[in-house]
Amino acid sequence: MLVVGGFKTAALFGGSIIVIMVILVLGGVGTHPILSTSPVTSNTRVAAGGNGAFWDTFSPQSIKIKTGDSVTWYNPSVVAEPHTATFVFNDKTMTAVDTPFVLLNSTKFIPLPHASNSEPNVIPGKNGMNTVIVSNGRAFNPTVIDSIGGVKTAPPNADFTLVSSEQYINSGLLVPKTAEKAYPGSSGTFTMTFNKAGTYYYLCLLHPWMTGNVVVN
Ligand SMILES: [Cu+2]
Repeated sequence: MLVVGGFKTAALFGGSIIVIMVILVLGGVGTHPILSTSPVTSNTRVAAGGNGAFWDTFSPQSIKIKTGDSVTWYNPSVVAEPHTATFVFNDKTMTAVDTPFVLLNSTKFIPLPHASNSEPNVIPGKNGMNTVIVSNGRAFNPTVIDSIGGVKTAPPNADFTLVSSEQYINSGLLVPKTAEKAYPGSSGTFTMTFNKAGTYYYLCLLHPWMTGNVVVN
């Protein structure tokens, strides 16, 4: 079941961003933060990325909730680095940000804006077909693959309830509100409701070393 939730503004994080920036300036930028591995139980919001040394971390990295609770991911980054919160329950559904597709070699690509310094990454092929590397909608958009391989996508700011035996659940690109125009189709938040006890691991598809987990009991 996919339900599109209301967008929750990222503006309320402005205050904490300033506090974090002050801490980073005082503490020195560049050292990687040491994250607690004990689950945090005091909130149900997870920052996907942050500022300075926290740019590629989920915080809290581990969160403990009760069955039926929801967790919301958001991106408080001032540098507008996008992230995803992606649950790969079946290894075969692991995917990449950019992926190859084949298409007729007569296909023309027109950049937007027309004069921009960009062109598609096209690799000439045989039999009238070329290969083109494009950004992957299964990584960029809220997407669910159910137990029998059915694929559902949702509009930005998706609100998803974990039913059971899903193979893949992805938030799509999470960006701060200030960066939504730069990333068309991106989300400010992603919310997931957990109705079954267990430990659920997830990662960011753009920075696969960026991981977190939700402990539901
Ligand atoms: Cu990331």
